[in-house]
Amino acid sequence: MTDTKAAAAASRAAAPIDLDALRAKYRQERDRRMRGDGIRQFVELVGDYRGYIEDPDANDAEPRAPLDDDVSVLIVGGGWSGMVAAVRLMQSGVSDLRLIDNGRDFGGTWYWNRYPGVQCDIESYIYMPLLEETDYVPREKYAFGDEIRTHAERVGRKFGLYERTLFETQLQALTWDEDLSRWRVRTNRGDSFTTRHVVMACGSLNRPKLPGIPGILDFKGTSFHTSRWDYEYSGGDTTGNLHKLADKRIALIGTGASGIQVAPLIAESCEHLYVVQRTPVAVAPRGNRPTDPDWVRSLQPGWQEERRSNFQKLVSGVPQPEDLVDDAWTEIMKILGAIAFRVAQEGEKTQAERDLEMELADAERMETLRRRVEDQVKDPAVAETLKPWYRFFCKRPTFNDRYLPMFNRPNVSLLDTGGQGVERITADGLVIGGKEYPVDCIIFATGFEVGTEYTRRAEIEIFGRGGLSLADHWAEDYQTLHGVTAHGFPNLFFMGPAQGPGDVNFLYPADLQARYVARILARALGEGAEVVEPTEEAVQAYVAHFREVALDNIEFYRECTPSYYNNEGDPSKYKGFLSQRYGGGFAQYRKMVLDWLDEGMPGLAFTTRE
Ligand code: N01
Repeated sequence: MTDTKAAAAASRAAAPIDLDALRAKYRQERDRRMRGDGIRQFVELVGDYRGYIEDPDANDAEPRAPLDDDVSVLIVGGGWSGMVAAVRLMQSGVSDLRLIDNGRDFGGTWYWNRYPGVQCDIESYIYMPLLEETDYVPREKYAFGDEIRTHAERVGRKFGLYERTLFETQLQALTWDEDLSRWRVRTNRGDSFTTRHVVMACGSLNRPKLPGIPGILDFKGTSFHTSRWDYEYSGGDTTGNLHKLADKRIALIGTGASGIQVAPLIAESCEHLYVVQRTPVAVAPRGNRPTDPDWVRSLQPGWQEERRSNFQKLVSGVPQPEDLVDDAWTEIMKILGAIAFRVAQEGEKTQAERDLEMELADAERMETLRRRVEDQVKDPAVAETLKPWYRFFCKRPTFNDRYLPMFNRPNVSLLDTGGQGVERITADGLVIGGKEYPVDCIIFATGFEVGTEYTRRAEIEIFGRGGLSLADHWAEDYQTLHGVTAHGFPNLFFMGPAQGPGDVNFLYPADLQARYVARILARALGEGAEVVEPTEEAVQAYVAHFREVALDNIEFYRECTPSYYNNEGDPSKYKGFLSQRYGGGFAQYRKMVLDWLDEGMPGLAFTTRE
C-alpha cells in the first residue's frame, strides 16, 4: 500500500461510527427488499422444473433386482450425517444396516455441489469427519469439494459402507407396520423391504430452489442450478478451465456462498459474465494455505476432537487458552461471542448495554468488510454497489479472496437489481430494470429450500402409528425428543432437521447425534427391544424446554435484510433456519443428552413383544 493509501485507510478506520445513521441505512436497505410472499417467492422443483434437480451425471441407473428382504437399520442419506451415523452404529456393534441415497456415490452435499470452485468454508481439519480413523489429513486448511468427496469415498471403503448402500435409489415412502413392528420401505426402484429402525439423514440444505421469476421456462438457452453443474456444457472441471464457455455470455443469479465461489472461475473462461445481484453479500478474507507437514507430524491421538471442541467453544463465546483454528470465524466470534458470554456469566451489564456493545462490534466488523470492497474493486461506483448493508449475522458470512477482484475484469458486469431481483426471463435472456440482457446460459446460485415441510425437502411420505402422517404431525411445529425421536413414529431417528444442536461446523453436532442414536440402537438390539419410542410426555417436556431456552432473536432478525436465516424477512419463533437450533447452545445440549443417556434414557420406552 502507498503512504497516501495507507493514510486514507487509517483515517477511514478511525472514523467514529454513527449508529443512528447506520441503523437508518440498514433499515432502508431491508425495506427495499421486503416482499409479501416470503419463502413462497421460490419455485419448488417439480413438474416442468424437474430438470433443475436431476443429476447431470446420471446415466441410466444400473439395473438391479428389487429388494424384498429385511434389515435391522436403514439409513436414509449417504452424505456425511448418514455416513457418520453408519460408522458410529457399526462401532457400537450394529452392523446389519443399509444406506440408501439417490446419488451415484457418497458425499451428499459434496456429491451434488460439484460446481467449479466449490469449497468448504469451515476449516478442513475440523469439518471433514473421521480423519484420525482413516489416517488422513487434508491437503489445505480449506478443502475443495473434490477432496471432501474423495474422503467420503475413502470412509465408504474403509468402513465397508459401499456393500451396504443402495445408490441411485430414491426412498418414496415409509409406513409403520404395527403387526410387524417394522417400517415398510418403498423406493423408486421397486424395492419393498422392511426394516426395524430408520435413521433419517437427509441433510438440511438438500433441496435446490429457484426464484419464481416469470418466464424461467421460456428461456431457450442452457440453464441449471449450481448444485447440478453441467460440465457437458461448460467443459473443464471443479478446478476451472471451463473451455466450452469461451464464446458464451453467462448470467449468474445469486451472490450467496455458492455464487461467490463459482463466479471467478466462470469469469476466467467465458466471453462475458453478468453477475446478477439482489443483495450484496459480506465477503471476508479466506486465507487458504497448504497443510504444514511439520504440524501433521506433531499431531497426537485425539487431536481432531480437541480441535473441533476448541473451535466449537470459541464460536460460542467461551474463552479458551488457545485458538487452534484461528480463522475468520473464531476472530469475529471471539469478539461478539465473548461479549455475550461474559455478560451472561457475570451479569455485570444490562441487556441494553450488552446489545449496544454487540452492535458496535458488529458495525466495526461490517465497516471493515465494506472497506475491503473499496480496496479490492477499482471502479468506485461498482465498489459502492457491492457493499453489504446489514448486520453481520443477518446472512450467512462468506469468505473469498477472488470474488471482489473479479469485478476488475473487463468481461465481468455487475447487474444490480436494487434489491428487487430479476424482473423477467425471456427466450433470449433476462430483464432487469426494464432492460433485456441477452445471454447464452443462466446459472442459478439461488440456494436451497429452508422453512418448507421436512417431508417435502426429503421428498418422501412417512406414516407412523395409525397412519399418522409426519407432514401433518409437524405441520405447526416440530415435536421431538432432543430433535431425534418423535412420539407416534417408533424406531425412527432424525439427524436434524430441527430442535437439535446447531454449530457453525455442522458436522460436529451431527457426530454427537450419531453417537446418541448408536447408544440407543445398541441398547435396543442388545435387549431385543422391538420398539423404541419417546412418550408423549417426554416430547412435550422437551419441546417446552426447547422453547424456554430458545434464543430471543426475533427482534434482531426482524431488522435484517431477508434471507433464509430469517425466513425471508418473516421471522417467527418457529420458522427460519436458526430458530430451529437448540437455544441453550451446543455445550448445554451435549451435557443434557449425555446425562440423559447415562441415566438410562428416561422417557424413551423400549418395548419387547411377548
Ligand atoms: O444460497 P443462498 P447459496 N433474483 O440462499 C439470490 C451453504 N454453502 O447456495 O440475498 C436475484 O445463500 C439471493 O439474493 P438475496 C451455506 O450454508 C456452504 O449461496 O436473497 N437473486 C442470494 O444472493 C450457504 O448459506 C458453502 O437478496 C436472487 C442467492 O440467490 C448455503 O449453502 C458453500 C433471487 C442465494 O443465496 C446456501 O448458499 C456454498 C432473485 N429473484 C454454500 N432470489 C461452504 O463453503 C434469490 N436470489 C460450506
